Order: sequence, then C-alpha cells, then structure tokens
Amino acid sequence: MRRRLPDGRAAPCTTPFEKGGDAARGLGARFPPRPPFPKEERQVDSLCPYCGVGCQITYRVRDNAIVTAEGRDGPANHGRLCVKGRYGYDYARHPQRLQKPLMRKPGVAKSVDNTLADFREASWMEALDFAADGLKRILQRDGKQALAGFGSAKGSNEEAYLFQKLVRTGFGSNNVDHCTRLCHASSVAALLEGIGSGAVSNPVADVEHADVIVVIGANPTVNHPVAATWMKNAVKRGATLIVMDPRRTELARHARYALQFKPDSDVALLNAMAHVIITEGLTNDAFIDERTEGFADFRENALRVTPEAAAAVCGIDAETIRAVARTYAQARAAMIFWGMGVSQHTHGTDNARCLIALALMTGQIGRPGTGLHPLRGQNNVQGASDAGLIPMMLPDYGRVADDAVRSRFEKLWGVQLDPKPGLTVVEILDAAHRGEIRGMYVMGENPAMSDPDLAHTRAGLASLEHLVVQDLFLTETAALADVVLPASSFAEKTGSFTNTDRTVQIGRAAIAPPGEARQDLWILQELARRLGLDWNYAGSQEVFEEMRGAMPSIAGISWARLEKEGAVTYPCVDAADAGQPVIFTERFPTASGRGRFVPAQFRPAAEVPDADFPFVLITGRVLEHWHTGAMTRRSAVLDALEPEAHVDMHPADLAELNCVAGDFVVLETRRGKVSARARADAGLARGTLFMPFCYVEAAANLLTNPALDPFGKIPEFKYCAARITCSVR
Ligand SMILES: Nc1nc2c(c(=O)[nH]1)N[C@H]1C(S)=C(S)[C@@H](COP(=O)(O)OP(=O)(O)OC[C@H]3O[C@@H](n4cnc5c(=O)[nH]c(N)nc54)[C@H](O)[C@@H]3O)O[C@H]1N2
Ligand SMILES: Nc1nc2c(c(=O)[nH]1)N[C@H]1C(S)=C(S)[C@@H](COP(=O)(O)OP(=O)(O)OC[C@H]3O[C@@H](n4cnc5c(=O)[nH]c(N)nc54)[C@H](O)[C@@H]3O)O[C@H]1N2
Ligand code: SF4
Ligand SMILES: [Mo]
Repeated sequence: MRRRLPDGRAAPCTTPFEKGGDAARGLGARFPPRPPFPKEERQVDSLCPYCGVGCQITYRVRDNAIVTAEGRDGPANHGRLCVKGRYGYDYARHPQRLQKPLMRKPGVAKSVDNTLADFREASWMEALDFAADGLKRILQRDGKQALAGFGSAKGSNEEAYLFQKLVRTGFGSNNVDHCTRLCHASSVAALLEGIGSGAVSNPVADVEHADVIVVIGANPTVNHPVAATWMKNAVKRGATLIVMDPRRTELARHARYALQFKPDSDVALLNAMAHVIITEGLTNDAFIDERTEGFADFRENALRVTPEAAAAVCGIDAETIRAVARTYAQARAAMIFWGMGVSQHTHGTDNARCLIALALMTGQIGRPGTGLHPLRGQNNVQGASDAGLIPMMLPDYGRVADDAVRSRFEKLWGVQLDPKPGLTVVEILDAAHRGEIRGMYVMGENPAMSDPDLAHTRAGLASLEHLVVQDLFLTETAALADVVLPASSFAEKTGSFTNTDRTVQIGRAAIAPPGEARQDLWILQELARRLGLDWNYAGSQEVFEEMRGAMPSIAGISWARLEKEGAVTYPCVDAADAGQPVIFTERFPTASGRGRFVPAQFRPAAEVPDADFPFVLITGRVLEHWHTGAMTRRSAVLDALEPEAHVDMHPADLAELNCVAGDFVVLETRRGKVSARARADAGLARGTLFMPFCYVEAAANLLTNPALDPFGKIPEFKYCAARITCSVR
C-alpha cells in the first residue's frame, strides 16, 4: 500500500519512464540554503519577465542578487502582481546558470540527455569563431536556404530586431521565426486578412468600459493573472462575463454564462451565434454598410448553421446559444478576449475569423470597451513580431515579397534582401529532418520541449550539422547543440518590451550576468561581425533609434520619452502623439479601409478519438510554471508549489480507470507515451484530458500532433487522440 499525503494524494515515487536526463542536468538540484534576509541596498524599476500583461516591478537588489519584487503603478498592473512576478526572479541566480561558453566534445552523439559532461568549456573567442565558422561553411557550401534562426519573445525589442536583421542580412534568407508561430499565428493570419492588423484593438484595462466581456479559449486566471483581476473587477462593477471553454476554468465562477462546449467545435458555436444575430435583426447595419465588406457571403454561410444544428456539434443547447448571442450583440460595449484554445487548432484561423465576424457584424469594435483582444503570451511576443521576427514580414509587418517594402529596408540596411518568404518554425524543423536545413541559430527558445511531436523535432535538431544555442541554461535544446553561448537573463539587461496592450516599456538591468555570461546584444553583434556584417551598436538605445526610423508605428517613441513616461502605447506616430490605446476607430488598416468578413465552415481536428485512442488530449499551462519549465522549474518558490508532472481528468473517468488521484497513469498517443500523476478535475468534461507541457520528465509534446493550420502554420496543440491506463495502484 502506497503512503498517502494528508490531502489524499499518493506520496512521491519513481515513475516508470523516469530517465537520467533531467536528473543529470540537475533539474531537481537543491538550492543553497536561503541566506538571512539581506538589508536593502538599491531599487531598480523594471518589468516582470514572464507574461504579456507586462506588469511593472521594482526589484530590490543586494550583493548582485534580487531580494524582493514589488508591483509598481504601471498601466497594466497598478501595483498588482501574480505569483510569478512576485517570486519567480530567482532563476537568474540558479546554480545551473551557464557561466562559460560550451563546445560539444568530439565524438559525443547528440541527445537531449546530453549533460555538461558531454561539453567542454571554451573561451568566448573560440566559441564565437566556431559558431560563426560552422554557419559560414554551410552558407558557402549549401546556400542561404540551408540556414535558419529562431529568435526569442523573451528578449527585448532590440534583440529581436537584431536577430531578424542578422538572419536576413547575414544568412541571406527569411528563415527566421519564433514562438509566435506556435501561439497566435492563426489569430494574426485571420486578423491581417480581416482587419489589416494583428494587434489588439483595445487594452485589457478597457474591460472597465465594457458591459459584456467574452473570454474564449483562454484561462487568464492562470495565464494572464493580473489581467484576470481587472476582468473580475469589471464583473463586480456590473459587467456580464461570458466564458467559453471546454474546461470549466476558475474564471467561470464569475461568469453569467459559462459555456463548457465540446473541444474543437468553436466554429459551429460561433457561426450559430452569428445566425441568431442575423435572424433576430441584431446586426449593426450602419457599421456593416460603412465599415465592412463581404457580409453577404458570410451571412449566407451563417444562415445555414441553426442553433439546433450547432447544438448537436458543440453540446450547448440552442436556447443558451441564443441568449449568449443576444447578450453580446445588444451590449452597449462588448469585448472579446481569446487565447490558445482558439488559435492552436488546424482550423485556428477559421476560429478567429468567426470572432472577427461577430465583432464586425455588431459594430463591437473601434470604441472604448469594445473590440478584439487576442491575449499575447510571452512578455515580448508582440514586440518580437513587430520587430520582424517572422518569416514573411519585415519590421512593422511589411511583406518581404512586396518590392516597395523590401527596397525600403534594402536602402536602410545596405544589402539585397531575399524576396522569398522564409520557412516557419515547424517547417524549419521538418526541413532539418529532410537534411535541407543544415545549420541553425536558436536564441532564447526551447523547441526540444515546446514544439509538437518531440521525437520528430528532437531528431530534426540532432540531425543538424551545426546548431548554435544561446540560452541561460543547458536546456533540452542546448543539449543538442554543437556550441552553447551563455546569455543574459531578463534582470541582467536593459531594453524595451511590448506587452499585449501594445504598450512599450523599459526593462532595466538590476544585476550583472554571472561568470562569463554575456549580454544577448553583445553576442548577437559578435556573431554578426564574424558573418561579415559591420555592426557597432553601443547599446539598446542605439538599436531602438534605428527601429524607430524603420517602423512608423513607433516613430514617436524616443528612448528619452520611454525613460520619462515609463510606458507609451503605439501606434505613436510623432512626438506630439500621446499613443493610441484604442484603434480602428474610423477605418481599418486594410487596402480598402474596410473590415472583411470571411466565412468559415466547421471542420473537425486532424486526429479525432477512436476505439484505440478514445480520449481527447488538451495541452496547456499551470499558473506557477512557464512553458518548458526552463525558468520556473529553477525558481525555488514556483517549483515548490507545482513540483510534479500531472494529467488532469474527470473524477468519473479516473474511477473508471480504477485509479485514485495521485496514482501514476500512462498517457499514450500515436506519437509517444509519458507517465504522470493523475489529478481529478471536475471542470473537465468526461473523455477529455488536460496536461501542461512544462515537465521534461513527462513532456506533453512527445504526444501532440504536428498537423498544421494551412494559413497560420500553427500546430494542433489543443487536440489529439489519446489513451490512458493506470500504471501504479
Ligand atoms: N503561468 C503561465 N502563464 C502563461 C504561460 C505559461 O507558460 N505559464 N504562457 C504564456 C503564453 S506564451 C501564452 S500563448 C498564454 C496562453 O494562455 P491561454 O490561451 O490562456 O493558454 P492555455 O492554457 O494553453 O489554453 C487556454 C484554454 O484553451 C482551452 N481550450 C482547449 N481546447 C479548446 C477548444 O477547442 N476551444 C476553445 N475555445 N478552448 C479550448 C483550454 O481548456 C484552456 O483553458 O499564456 C501566457 N501565460
Ligand atoms: N503542448 C503544447 N506546446 C506548446 C504550447 C501549448 O499550449 N501546448 N504553447 C506554445 C506557445 S503559445 C508558446 S509561446 C511556446 C513557447 O515555447 P518556447 O519559447 O520554446 O518556451 P520557453 O520555455 O519560454 O523558452 C524560452 C527559453 O529562453 C530562455 N531565456 C529566457 N530568458 C532569456 C534571455 O533573456 N536570453 C536568452 N538568450 N534566453 C533566455 C529560457 O531559458 C528558455 O530556454 O510553446 C508552445 N508549445
Ligand atoms: S500577470 Fe504576467 S506580467 Fe504580471 S506578474 Fe504575473 S506573470 Fe508577470
Ligand atoms: Mo504563446
């Protein structure tokens, strides 16, 4: 009989699939004992390094270490912080921080289980020469299409800008992408097509002016916690909250309508809402006439989807669909927030098209408290995308294929640019697998954990002839590298960062990098020079000045202004512009100035449950951990709060497996299998499983399906077929 913890969960034991890798890399390594609470020495005003809410923080620093974090009065947080902002800064001082460049020892085969012992320390000079020589060799031998780079949404705007410039002008191709591809790529595809811009229309704080708030496929209490507090405050003030999610999340407790619909069926549900709005005469005809195009086709499509027909697909009864549609359409001001539950599907673009159509047909956009807000995830994913860290667009979203756009950047950068759009994240790894991409530069991303179908991804990374990784730790991706460059963490650098509200803010260096770890900006420039680029930026400020010149949307934001005001929201076209939190007020930035309706038909996921794999696996996040766990599993408080891999399921499904919460279960899909502790969650529907992807010992992405949305090229992280068995009783 296994020992039980006081809360009834089984006490820890080893998992059947436990491997040496993470333990050898010391993920579970003990922290040194906490020193006595030090006396405050100085304070540094900066930001939280984690999510797109962009909370402002004051760090108190002593002996080159952060000792506390407190919320500042920033526009997004007004002093509030969540557990990660308050306690999650200590990863920067974790004993496993890389302090010297590393080079793979000769003859050591590449494996995610490689450890420090498989590398040797090198001088910066040697490591940088080796990194650049490998890239140059491939470039000269195989041509520019054989190289690719993944930049970082955790780094600053300036780092993202230089990274894409390095790939475009040093490697010579547009094979540059980052985690936005795994995130809101489909939302952005739909937004660009529908309203000409991928940015949010209004800040989160606008919930204050909304009387209806829709949250669909997002779990802000967990993933945008401070934003969730503003939503809850709005409900207290009287706003109506509608939550649509196959899992009953914490926010649902505050909702007037909590629609726990069948996963994957958003298009059916949203088309039925449009149907009701049309047939009940709740459309905003003046708005449709003056500001949109393409309504007729959309209307015809929606009229075919009755609430009764949709109910059979999405599991929400027709009357509830009607009530929710009326509530949204009749609101004085209604705002839609969405997240990965909408975007991470092979029909993610269709999902987002439907949301855009709802806003356009009711005129719920372009005023305070109305609009569309795809909640941005990483602290700087908005900024990294704006800066051009995407394969088909240059900074500020000009298409690389557009001659006029390209020639503007050719003039600015003094080189010829490739007119061919580059490959996206998953396409790059596929090309690596096929031997077409031979060399890669990865800065501040951990694709060996965050990409779908990890067996395939890791094999692709391992097959590269030359992989340069620039990170804080020997991550699973760095373990596959030929050379690892130890970089600066958030707290060690000064740069600008753009949050989900399009607000640009300054993160300031609070501490110095450990050992010989260097600034990302320095490393980028050293590599660039070795690739023949004549770069000599004195610091972030100088890079930002170049960006301002290249990007009209931030032309009015000078560094001095950022320093003085602390936060400026773009578009900000000149020094007199106060910044524009609410956009699309008079026209949309499309060619015609009008918003465009694009009809969508319900299509099921690429892989649906069957007799062999009868469950639906949904992957996502937990409050305390960040993505692949690289940072938060090295943060003492956060890892103590959520130390173990788990899979959540309905209590009745658990009972049917003959399991109790805390038992180990084996979870298997057509691509892989993992073992983790079972947790009971009555918020999940029967037949659905939820797993976070932060635990290397039970990496959820060994299981996920790499099938892509055709427009956004985003993989279907939110849906695949799985089976589950109880492994320990
Ligand atoms: N603590 C923490 N916070 C984070 C992150 C983190 O790793 N940890 N990551 C950040 C990043 S980069 C991002 S992108 C955001 C993501 O933030 P969210 O979008 O909130 O993230 P998820 O938990 O992946 O998924 C959201 C919801 O989608 C629902 N869902 C699943 N399938 C479907 C479906 O078919 N339809 C609909 N409508 N919903 C579905 C899930 O039940 C889940 O509640 O979080 C950011 N914040
Ligand atoms: N199954 C499943 N998979 C998913 C998702 C999902 O919902 N389900 N969501 C997807 C989404 S939305 C996202 S955004 C991606 C995220 O995927 P990734 O971006 O790959 O994940 P992170 O763990 O945030 O990786 C950040 C890396 O940067 C390093 N780092 C942090 N700060 C710095 C710095 O200042 N400089 C440098 N050089 N390195 C730094 C960290 O140590 C870490 O290794 O995951 C995707 N994968
Ligand atoms: S809400 Fe996001 S930005 Fe704010 S403290 Fe939490 S993780 Fe950091
Ligand atoms: Mo994300």
